Amino acid sequence: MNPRLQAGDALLIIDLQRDFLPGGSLAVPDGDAVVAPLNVWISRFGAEGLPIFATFDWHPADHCSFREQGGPWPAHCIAGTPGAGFADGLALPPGAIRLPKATARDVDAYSGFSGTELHLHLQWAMVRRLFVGGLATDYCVLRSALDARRLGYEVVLLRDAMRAVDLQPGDGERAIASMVEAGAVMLEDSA
Ligand code: VGL
Ligand code: ZN
Repeated sequence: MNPRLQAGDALLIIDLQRDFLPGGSLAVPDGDAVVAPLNVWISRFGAEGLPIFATFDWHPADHCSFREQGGPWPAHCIAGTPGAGFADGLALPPGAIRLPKATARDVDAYSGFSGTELHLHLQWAMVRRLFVGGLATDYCVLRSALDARRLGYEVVLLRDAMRAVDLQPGDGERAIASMVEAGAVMLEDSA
């Protein structure tokens, strides 16, 4: 499947931030491997004049998801720190819409739709189909794709442009299976 891009398509890049890459505080194994395929999609969407959205985790220093607060994760993506910045090498154009999420201390938000205006932006842009990649397959990509399906968007999973935390072996594969179960379509190869 290599679907021709058309009006109504948008690229949705989830949380491609330094802290989620190897060397970062919540490194997703092989997470940096998604930068190259995402850059291919960025240039395709740019060439067609189609919109690009990028969510990012933007936590206060005492966020409830951090272990110090009793949460499950090491501190990561603290607002304003280098680790919260987009991955070096990600060719995000100036016109890409950037959406912070999980900015409040007491609420975590895996989905890019949770507490953001993503759905509004997509409606304004008359988006019907989302091409989704980023990090991590088993958390924020999963939750974003499921919300997108629930809100009525078609979802194309960019399989080679996402990686999983895999706290339990197989989490990533199970996440893919539940997104497909929810009606997402898989695109294996970005080349
Ligand atoms: C994420 C864990 C904690 C993600 C964010 O982007 O998938 N995972 N915060
Ligand atoms: Zn987070």
